[in-house]
Amino acid sequence: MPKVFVTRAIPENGIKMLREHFEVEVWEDEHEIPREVLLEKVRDVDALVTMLSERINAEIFDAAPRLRIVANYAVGYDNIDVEEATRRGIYVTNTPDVLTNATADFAWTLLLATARRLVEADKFVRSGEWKKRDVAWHPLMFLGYDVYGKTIGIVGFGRIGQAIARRAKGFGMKILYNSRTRKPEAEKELGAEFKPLEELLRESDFVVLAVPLTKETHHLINEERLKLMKPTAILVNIARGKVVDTEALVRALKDGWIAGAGLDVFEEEPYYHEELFSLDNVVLAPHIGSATHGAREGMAELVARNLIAFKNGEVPPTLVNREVLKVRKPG
Ligand code: 8YV
Repeated sequence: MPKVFVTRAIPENGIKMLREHFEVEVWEDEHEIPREVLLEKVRDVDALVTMLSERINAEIFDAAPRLRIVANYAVGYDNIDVEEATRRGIYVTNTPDVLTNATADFAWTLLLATARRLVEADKFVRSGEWKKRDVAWHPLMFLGYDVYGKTIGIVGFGRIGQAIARRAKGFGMKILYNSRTRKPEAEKELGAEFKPLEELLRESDFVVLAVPLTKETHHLINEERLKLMKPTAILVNIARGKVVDTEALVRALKDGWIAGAGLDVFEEEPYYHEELFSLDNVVLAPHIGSATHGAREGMAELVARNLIAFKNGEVPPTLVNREVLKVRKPG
C-alpha cells in the first residue's frame, strides 16, 4: 500500500477513509513537528497531508523522492511552493467550499465582537470589576459601533468573501467589494458594488480581508491605506496575517486612525508579541476561522477524497495545480 504521512491529527473520519487505501502515519503530538523530523518522515512517503505554517518546498521535495501528492488541510496554500511542486510533477490539493460558511460566520463573530466590545465587557463582568464599581448599569457603559445598515467593504470576493457578503445582506448593509476581477453574478445576487481599494477603504465602516496571501497581497493593508480608513472603522482579518503590516496596524489602533480590529491571523503564528495584547480595541483569536466540527470533518473528508482519487488514477477533485497534468498522470 502507498504510504501517507499526516503532519497533525485531523478528524478521525478522514483518517479512517485513508486507512482503507494507504498505510497511514499521523504525527499525534500536539506540538508542531520539528523540521528535521518532518524531513526524516517524508523519506519514504508517497503522499503528504500538511497544513498551516509547514513550509512545503524544494527542501521537502528533495528529502522525499517518492512524494507524488501533497494534500493541504486548508483552502489557502501559501505554505506550499506550488510552482516547484508542479515542475517536479507533484500534485497539490486544498479544501475549498467545505469551510466557506464556518469561516464567513467567524468573520462575523469577530466583526460583531469588536464592534460591540464583547471581550472587554466579558472581562469586566468576569473579573468582578462590575461589582467593585457598584454601578448596576450606566447609559455610557461599553458604547460600541452600530452595525445594522452600515457599509461593509470586503477585500477578496471569492467563495468566503461572498459568503460574508451574503450575511451582510441580513444586516441591511451597503456592500462594497474589491478583488482582482469583477464578479458580475455576485454583484447581481448580493447587490455588491465593485470599488477600487482606496475608495473601499475610505467609504467602509467595516473592512473585512478575505484575500489569499500572494506577492501582490503581502502588506496590502499598510500605513498609507490604514490612514484612508474612517477613524470609526473596524478592520477584520480572517485571511492571512501577512496581508496586514502589523506595525502599522498597532500604530493605527493606538493613535486612533481606526477604531478597532478583529484578528484571527497574524504575521507570525503563534502570535506572542505584546503590542496588541495591551490594546482594548482588538479581539484576537488563534487562527480558528474554520474550527467547527462540521467544517473540520468536511476538510478531513476532502483531503482523503483527493488522495484516494489520485491513487485510483483520477484527477483529484480539488487539484490546485492543473498544469501538473501535463507533467505526470495521476496515480
Ligand atoms: C486552516 C485556513 O484550518 O483553510 C485555510 O486556509 O487558514 C484554515 O482553515 C488552517 O490553515 C490549517 O491548515
